[in-house]
Amino acid sequence: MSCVHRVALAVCAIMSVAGAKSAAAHTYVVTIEQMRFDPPTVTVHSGDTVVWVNKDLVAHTVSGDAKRFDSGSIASEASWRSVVSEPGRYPYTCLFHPTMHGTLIVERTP
Ligand SMILES: [Cu+2]
Repeated sequence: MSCVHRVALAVCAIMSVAGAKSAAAHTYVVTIEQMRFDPPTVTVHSGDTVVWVNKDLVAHTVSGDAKRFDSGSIASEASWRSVVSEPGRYPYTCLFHPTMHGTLIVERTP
């Protein structure tokens, strides 16, 4: 009986390690290609990092509506990264190409 109990404890320990891993900060990549943000909507958690990588031949920006954040000009083959904090829904656009739209959704860390 005590042996079975010990096995259960070991499984429990492994599960708690996996749980800790899923709560750790992640890095998400949004590719800017063919005048689009891909994926157009990205959902992350507070503390995560989002990297926008410009694969186009022209420069773009990642500019939050109401000027909540702004990457400035991101040159071709360059990238811009941001660590998100405040939960919320952040629509953004490219200042050079107003038809380009994306949305960053920041959820509270579980
Ligand atoms: Cu652009």
